[in-house]
Amino acid sequence: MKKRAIITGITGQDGSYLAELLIQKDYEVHGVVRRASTFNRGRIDHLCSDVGHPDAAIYLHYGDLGDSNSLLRILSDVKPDEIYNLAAQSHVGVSFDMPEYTGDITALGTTRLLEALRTSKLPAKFYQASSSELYGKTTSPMQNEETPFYPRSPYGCAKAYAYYLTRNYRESYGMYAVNGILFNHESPRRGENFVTRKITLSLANILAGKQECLYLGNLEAKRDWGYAPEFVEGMWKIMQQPEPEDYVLATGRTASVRDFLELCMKHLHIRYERKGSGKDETYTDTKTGRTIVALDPLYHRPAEVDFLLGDASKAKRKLGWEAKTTIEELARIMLEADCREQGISL
Ligand code: NAP
Ligand code: F7E
Repeated sequence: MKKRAIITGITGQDGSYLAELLIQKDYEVHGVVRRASTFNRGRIDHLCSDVGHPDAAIYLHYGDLGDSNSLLRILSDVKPDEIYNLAAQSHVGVSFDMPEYTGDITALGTTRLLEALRTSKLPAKFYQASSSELYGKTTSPMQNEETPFYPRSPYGCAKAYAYYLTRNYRESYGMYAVNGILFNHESPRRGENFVTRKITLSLANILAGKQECLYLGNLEAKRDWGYAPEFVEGMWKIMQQPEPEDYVLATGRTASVRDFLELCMKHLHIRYERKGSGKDETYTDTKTGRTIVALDPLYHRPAEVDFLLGDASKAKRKLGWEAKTTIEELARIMLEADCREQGISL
C-alpha cells in the first residue's frame, strides 16, 4: 500500500516541490489548501489540474491552520503516515505589521495540528518547518542544532514557539515529531516579495522595459542561501530516520543581499555604477544612464537579522544530505526562469 502524506502549505514554494518529490517516491499526496478569492494554486496546477480525475496526482482538502475542526477532519479522512507542516505566515517583514496573526497561524497553528494528531491517536510522523530565523541576533560564527536562539521578529518568535512545542510533544507523548531548521532556500517558485525573487523578477522586468527601478531595503544583511528542491529532499530524509531528531539544513556559505544583487547584474551583463551613499545610494546602468536600483526605507525592518551561516554537518553525517547548488547557480536558475517569462533568453 502507498504511504500517505499530508502537506500543509502545499501551494507554497516548498510545498509544491515536496509534493513533486513525494509523488516521485510513490506516496499518495494530500494537500491542505485554504480558500482564497483569487486562484492560489499556480505552483501545483500541473499536479492537480483535473481534481477528481482518477489520474490526479494529489488530493486537495480545504483547511486552515486557524481552524482546528478542519485539521481534525482532514487527519481522520486521510489517516496519513507522514505530516509535513509547511504552512505559515512566512514573511518576516509582514510579521511586524501582523504580529498577532503571525502568532495565531505560525505558532498556534502548529499547536492545533499537533493536538489534532495527538487526539486522533494516529501513528503519523510529524515534520515542523523550523527556520534559521530562530538564531536571529546570534553571535555564533556558524549556527547548528546546539546554537542558542535569539529571534528578532514576531515571525522568529512564533517559529520558536512552534519549534519548542514540537519537541515538547515528542518528549511528552513519545510522538515522532521533528524540526528541520532550514536556512534560506530559494527558487523560481519563491514568493515575489522575498528579496532574491524580487531582485531576479525586477531585473527581468527592467530588461523587458516593464519596470523602471528596483527598490530595496537593507543590502548588507547576510544569509545562507540554498536551492529549494534540495532542501525538500532533506525534509523527507529527516522523516525517514529511525529516531525523531532535529536537523539544520544549510549550504555553509553566506552572502549579502548586495552580493546577490551584483551577481545577478553581472550575470545579465548589466554594467553599473554605484552612486551616493547611505540611504541615497543608487545603481545606475552605465549604458542607459538610468537609475535601476534605489533604496526605500519602506523595506527596512524594525529589527534586522544581520548574519546567518549554517553548519549542516549533522545532516551530512546522519542523513547523507548536502546542499550542492551554489549561490551563483541559484542566481542563474532564477534569472533564466524570470527572463524566459519575458521572452528574453540568456
Ligand atoms: P510560502 O511559499 O510562503 O508558503 C506558505 C504556505 O502556507 C502557502 O501554501 C500558504 O497558502 C500557506 N498558508 C499560509 N497561511 C495559512 C493558513 N492560515 N492555513 C493554511 N495554510 C496557510 O513558504 P515557503 O517558502 O514554501 O516555506 C515553507 C515553510 O518553511 C514555512 O513555514 C516557512 O515559514 C518555513 N521556512 C521557509 C524557509 C525558506 O527559506 N523558504 C526557511 C525556513 C523555514 P497560500 O498559498 O494560500 O498563501
Ligand atoms: O529577506 C533584506 C531583508 O524577506 C532577506 C523566509 O523564507 O527566510 C526568509 O526570511 C534579507 C533581509 O527573507 C528587501 O531585510 C532588503 O535581511 O528574502 P527575505 P528572510 O527575512 O531571510 C527565513 C529562513 C524564513 O524562515 C522566512 O520564512 O533581505 N531585504 N531589501 C529585503 N527583503 C525583502 N523581502 N524585500 C526587500 O525589498
